[in-house]
Amino acid sequence: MVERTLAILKPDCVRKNLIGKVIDQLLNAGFQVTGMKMLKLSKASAGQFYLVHKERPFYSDLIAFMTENRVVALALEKDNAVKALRKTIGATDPAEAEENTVRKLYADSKQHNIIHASDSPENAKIELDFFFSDRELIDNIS
Ligand code: 3AN
Repeated sequence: MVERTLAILKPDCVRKNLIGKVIDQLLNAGFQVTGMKMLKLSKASAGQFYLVHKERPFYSDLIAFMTENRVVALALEKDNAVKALRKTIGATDPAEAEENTVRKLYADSKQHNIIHASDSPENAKIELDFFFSDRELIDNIS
């Protein structure tokens, strides 16, 4: 079933000039881009986005990192997009990521790991709504 998911190219991806390479890899993996925007997250919005991690020890570092540079939010579409994107990007820790995944190729650490992907269809909907209004998403890809 065709599904939508959200990816964020994180500040390290932008800083290392990897936006093009990562998007190319996503396209080659069969994802369609149905929305895309560059923005700089405020501390308040990054804090809201990662609210589920509020109690984790790395939370304040994560917010500082996510707000240090611009990010690119991508709405992506594919069959089983949520699972497929998690597979394409690899494990949170690049040391544990499979060969040729985005994080294995480009990430430096668990925190500086280049890309975020929604972890369930329910969260994909919430996260897409966080970044995009309906009119910013393309409905029928041709
Ligand atoms: P994923 O992004 O693979 O779904 P989560 O949801 O467990 O991973 O973590 C959200 C984000 O928090 C990660 N992308 C990463 O940037 C950061 N993070 C997770 N675990 C750690 C950790 N042990 N140390 C530092 N940052 C972490």
